[in-house]
Amino acid sequence: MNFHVLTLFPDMIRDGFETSITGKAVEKGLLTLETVNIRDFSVNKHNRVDDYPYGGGAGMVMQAEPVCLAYESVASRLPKKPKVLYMSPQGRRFDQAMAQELAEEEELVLLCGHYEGIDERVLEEIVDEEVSIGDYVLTGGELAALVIMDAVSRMVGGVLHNEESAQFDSFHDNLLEYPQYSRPEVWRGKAVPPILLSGHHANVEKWRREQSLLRTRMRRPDLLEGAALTKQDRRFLRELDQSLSGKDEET
Ligand code: 4FV
Repeated sequence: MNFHVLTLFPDMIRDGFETSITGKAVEKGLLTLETVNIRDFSVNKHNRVDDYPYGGGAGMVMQAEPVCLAYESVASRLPKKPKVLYMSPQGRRFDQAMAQELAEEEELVLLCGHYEGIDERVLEEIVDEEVSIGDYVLTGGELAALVIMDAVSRMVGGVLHNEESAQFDSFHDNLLEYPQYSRPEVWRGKAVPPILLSGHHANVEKWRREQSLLRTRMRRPDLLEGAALTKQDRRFLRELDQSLSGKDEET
């Protein structure tokens, strides 16, 4: 997976991405990161890349030409047109399924805006998809790009030491992950659930599945709609709901 980030703050992207797990994956050649400074493509003597919005209003808008030139400096070196994502609150909501979808791409261009946004004409020209990481407004698209790159990178083979762990993440098959514990067995008087010390793999797996179902039911019941539930899962959830409604009647 080759990431190409068009940004006014290349260091922010590099410092964030070239650390920890994604940094090691870059060292191993599993991922590559190219940052392109949009300001290098400024077309005026003041080195500016933004201007006042037509029609008035607060703030500044990033101009089309420097953004387009920055994009073309990348696309002209690639064998085929890369998928281009623009980080925007107006975009498709990013989630685990989208991370898995994007991980199939060989090349990914992420366009980071600043100020009030980018001239619509260049977005129409080069952007395949606007992507939002949430319903709030950031000062720039760089943090959104880092979130997306991180979640996508985890889906690329070899990036995670234990391939299996990506399969048991929260949101995998639409269920939240079970609780995790590590040494010591008792911490400040709180013991690890005994089932996890039993060495009985099947029972541990059953307990973990039930914990995922319980957490999802209590914290994100909306996810259950899209979950692939077995007969045992449905039986567990029915019994859970009965016990919960029984508790409601007592209160
Ligand atoms: C954002 C989000 C976001 C809006 C104006 C960058 C900022 C500035 N990106 N999910 N929420 N972007 O707030 O992706 O250009």
